[in-house]
Amino acid sequence: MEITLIQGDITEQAVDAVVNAANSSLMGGGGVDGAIHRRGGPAILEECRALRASRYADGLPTGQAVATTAGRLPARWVVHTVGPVYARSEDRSPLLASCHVESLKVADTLGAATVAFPAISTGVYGWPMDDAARIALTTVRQASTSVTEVRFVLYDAEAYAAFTRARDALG
Ligand code: AR6
Repeated sequence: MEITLIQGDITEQAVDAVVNAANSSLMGGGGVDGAIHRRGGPAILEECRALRASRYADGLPTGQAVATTAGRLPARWVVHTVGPVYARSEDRSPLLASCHVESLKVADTLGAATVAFPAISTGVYGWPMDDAARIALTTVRQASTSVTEVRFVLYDAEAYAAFTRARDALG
């Protein structure tokens, strides 16, 4: 699997699936979630509502993932996952790793070969960027998946630099 790092906007990526850093309501929000719903249009929210009514009456649990259409985005699917809120008092990194593993599993089920990830949990959820980059890259490298390209789409220069440092440190 090829892992690429780019600085940019995930809603513009021409990949099979883009991963959304959602919340468990699946009803949208700020950050990446807001951008994906805004640019993808109402078809995404419609499928999210249907998922809430059927499989996820109590919301999508943290660390899990589920797919919908990508609406008007260039991608074909959105894989919604719920990152953990960062906490100093507790190590929630297995949940952050799980977001990546479960998103790739959903991508495999869809037959998606190329998948773009944002830096999950590093915005509203407060995870330090360097640590999130290490966890994301380590997890994706170890994942057993048919996905051929994972593209991390980092929104600003600082995030891109953190992921580059983490990749270099992993060798
Ligand atoms: N493309 C790529 N990355 C982006 C984009 C974009 N268009 N917009 C923001 N980022 P966040 P979280 C970066 O807050 O921390 C939402 O309200 C951003 O700079 O989107 O997992 C949800 O509904 C940051 O580095 O997600 C949840 O309630 C990273 O994406 C909550 O936020 C993640 O920031 C989830 O929080």
